[in-house]
Amino acid sequence: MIVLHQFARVWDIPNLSPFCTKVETYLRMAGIPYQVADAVPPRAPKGKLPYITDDGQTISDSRLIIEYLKVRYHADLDQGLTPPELAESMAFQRLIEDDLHWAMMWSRWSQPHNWPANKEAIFGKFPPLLRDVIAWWARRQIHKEIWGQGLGRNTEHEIFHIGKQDLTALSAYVADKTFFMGDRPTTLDATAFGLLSNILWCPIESPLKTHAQSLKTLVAFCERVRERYYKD
Ligand SMILES: N[C@@H](CCC(=O)N[C@@H](CS)C(=O)NCC(=O)O)C(=O)O
Repeated sequence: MIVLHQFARVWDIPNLSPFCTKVETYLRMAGIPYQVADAVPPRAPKGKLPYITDDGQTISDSRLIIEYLKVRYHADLDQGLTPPELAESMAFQRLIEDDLHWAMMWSRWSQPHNWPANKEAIFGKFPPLLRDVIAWWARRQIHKEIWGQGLGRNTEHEIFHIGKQDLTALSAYVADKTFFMGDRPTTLDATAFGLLSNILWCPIESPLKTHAQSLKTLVAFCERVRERYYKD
């Protein structure tokens, strides 16, 4: 059976990692049985979560994991999308993961009022002194990543302005459809739910969260996915 290696659950959401939530949601949407195992990034094959183990194989990176599931389990949720629809879906996934995700990371790792909750959620299980050292080091690394990606070179106001533009675009695209691409779930829905659940339902207060809460189509979308796939 597939084992999904991901962060331990906290905050009453599927996972504090949008990428772990994405894979778990895809598994649920596709009806593929799996087990979860708590993991930490330093022990992951590529130093990031999630990864899966299945049938003697290890696959890392949510995009490659989903490709594997499509082939190995004949579970292609994107089957039936036309080439232009596939292109739109891909573009929105990149918007979510390569842009909006970094604005969300800023809210968690850089905003001083959110740092204690983030630190506790990720490092709370470590002994106090070790926790402070590891958290300090990880925070420094993440700051470097946000800077390297480029978003971190903007002011905080600009970062959230850009993130809010992404949210508005997602909201306009899902509109009153059941799922992003129509009546049935696709990879884009798993990807969007992964990040939106992390913006809407965590104890991290930011202009991103306030804006997402004001976009009723996005809120309704997330509630719909939770209702259908996360009754437990
Ligand atoms: N492209 C990867 C991104 C995964 C990723 O960024 N995971 C984060 C958690 S959200 C992580 O493990 N970060 C740990 C680190 O950077 O040390 C995917 O799609 O799986």
